[in-house]
Amino acid sequence: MSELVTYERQGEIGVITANNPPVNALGQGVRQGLAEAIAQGVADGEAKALLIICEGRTFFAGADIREFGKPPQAPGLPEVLDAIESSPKPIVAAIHGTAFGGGLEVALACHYRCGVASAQFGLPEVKLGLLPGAGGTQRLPRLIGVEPALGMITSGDPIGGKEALANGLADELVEGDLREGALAFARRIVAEGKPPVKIRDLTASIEEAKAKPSLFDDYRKRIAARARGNLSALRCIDAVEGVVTLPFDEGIARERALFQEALVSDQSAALRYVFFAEREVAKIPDVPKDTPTLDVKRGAVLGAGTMGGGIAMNFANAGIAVTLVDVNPDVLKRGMEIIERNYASTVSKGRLSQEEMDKRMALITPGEGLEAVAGADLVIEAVFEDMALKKEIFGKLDTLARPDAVLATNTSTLDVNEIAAATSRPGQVLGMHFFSPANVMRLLEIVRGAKTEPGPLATAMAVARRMGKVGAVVGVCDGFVGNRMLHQYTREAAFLIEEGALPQQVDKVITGFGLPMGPFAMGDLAGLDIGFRVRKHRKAQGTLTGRYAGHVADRLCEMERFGQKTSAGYYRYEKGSRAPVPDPDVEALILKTSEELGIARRNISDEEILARCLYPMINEAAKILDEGIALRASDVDIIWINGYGFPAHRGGPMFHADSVGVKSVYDAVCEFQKEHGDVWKPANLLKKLAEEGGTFTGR
Ligand code: 3H9
Repeated sequence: MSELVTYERQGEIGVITANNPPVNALGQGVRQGLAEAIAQGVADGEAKALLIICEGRTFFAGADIREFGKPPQAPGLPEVLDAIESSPKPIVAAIHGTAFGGGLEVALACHYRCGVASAQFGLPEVKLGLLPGAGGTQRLPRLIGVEPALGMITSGDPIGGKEALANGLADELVEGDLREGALAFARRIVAEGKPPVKIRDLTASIEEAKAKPSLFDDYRKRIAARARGNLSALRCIDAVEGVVTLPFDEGIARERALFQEALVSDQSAALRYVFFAEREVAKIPDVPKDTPTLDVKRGAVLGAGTMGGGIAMNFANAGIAVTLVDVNPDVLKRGMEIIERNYASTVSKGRLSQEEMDKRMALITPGEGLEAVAGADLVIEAVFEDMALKKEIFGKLDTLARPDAVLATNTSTLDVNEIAAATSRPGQVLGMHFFSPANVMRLLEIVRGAKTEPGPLATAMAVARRMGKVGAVVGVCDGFVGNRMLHQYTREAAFLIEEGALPQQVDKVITGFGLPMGPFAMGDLAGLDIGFRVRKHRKAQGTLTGRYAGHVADRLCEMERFGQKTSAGYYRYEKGSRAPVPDPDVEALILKTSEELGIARRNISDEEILARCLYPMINEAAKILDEGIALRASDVDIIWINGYGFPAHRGGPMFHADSVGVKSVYDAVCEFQKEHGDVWKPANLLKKLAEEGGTFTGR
């Protein structure tokens, strides 16, 4: 028998134990081992019931994703599950950790399920562009009801043990040792003479769903509205619908066909790539996994503005005590009030309990004056973007903070090395660049200065993980990775409207591609006044070079159209609404601007708009990779997916470049360079890959 799965008998129960670290993925060896162990258990005359349990940190966490895209190897999971379900002896699944995907499908093929309360039950295939492909779409609805199953399958989000017990997914929760508890449960089944319950035979929830004929179409409409072109949730609905319209075996066949269709889709390839890229981003080649980190028990945040408050909430959400520091008592008081209001709003939406809110508020202490940083292991500065001010603060932090504390700046534009040089411990200084709103956005760029040491870097990565963020290590440069690329994108968008497009056309192309909003709606949301101030400052300094991208934006700002906050920017906004409405006044202003600039407006195709917006970002990212500012192309993708809403089902900008073909991107960039000058100069890496027929992501 495979070493990954063992069979032994304990009294009258045959125990099948899988052990395939780290997450007991159901690779070929495990499937083979399971099939053999089931056969052995069924044949074992002394065994009256069988138990399936896993060693290590979790029950099977799903199919082995690394096998997808390779030739299938027998036995397939559906065959193994058939053997489980058709066993004449009751089979019990004993669940801990994450029974996900194919793992939950194993449990659903069993006749009974027990588990610990901390176990999580989920079908996350949709997040990989797939659908449950081993009976999950047919068995889960039959067991817990069609609507609750649709919710789990289309969201991919897991439920906990208590909820699983309440909705019938789990038959019993075990306290204490799982193996002992599960054995006792199995013995009881034998003693009570309970039969093997096959979920395929349950019909009550099918009848219930038949009484609601519009159920599936309603669900489709709801999902389509937020899918942004991602087809996987819709495929999931198609499969689940089979529960109501088809007999079990035909429903399974339909699920299988849809699964195969999804498996070979570009979207699933992209989402599976993103899954591994998200794990890769946590690995820093010269900072080994076992690098000692500081155990951060207390944080301090300097600056109680919107950003500082959001960062303090991140600490509290992670259960870490934090001092929110501001030298201005009024700002501090307001900052604390805003945090309280934010939490209260989450409570009122039912997404947080009052008790949890109280716990989190109790973790946040206001502190006046920099001295309040004294007890902190990690200090994050989030004050106004002014180098002189930041240097002054870091100079003081150097004397006030504990000698071993990590000192971070949340700057989005300033040189982290210069800030670090204001201290006597530049090795402990780094950037932690949160994205707004800081308590919501998952991305955290962790800026490694020239002298940042491995320990503080690993500490910042560990804190990011505790905060539920995706930490990506980046190097020091203007705008780091995300905003440096963003700048290219917004610049070209500005040129496009001078040359012939309108904001609504550009935005529609970008949202059609799958981003949540286009560059102009995004500008209105962020506020146009910020860029206006920066441009004025740069003009005064004489640091603006090349073709000027602020003609239209400046005029809007001169009219005090700063975006959503003034109900007018590139669009106008009805009172109380955030929906952008195209504005004829803006159109007239744009036409006038083109005329004044001597630009003959022309029809610009959607295709050109997409290329002009995405390719300069890809080209800039290639420069970023050339310079070693980002470690890997996949890190760039993770940054754009988590910080800017780049559609994950397109894999990120670099994966997208590979999908289009690096050579095609390069050729287009060269053409644009001829037309628009050296802002389009191709990066060395882009040129090299195009010439070699290579890819950014190693596909
Ligand atoms: C499926 O089941 C299809 C079926 O319906 C139909 C079949 C016919 N495969 O995340 P971590 C690796 S689709 C291969 O850092 P955590 C992961 O890459 C599948 N590898 O740990 C990492 O490797 P490395 C449905 C996997 O504790 C290591 O394990 N299931 C798989 O933060 C540790 O992972 C899912 O989608 C896998 N399935 O989180 C579940 N899973 O160390 C996907 C993990 O080299 N997995 N690895 O970087 C997860 O959600 C999380 O990994 C889990 C653990 C919650 C389990």
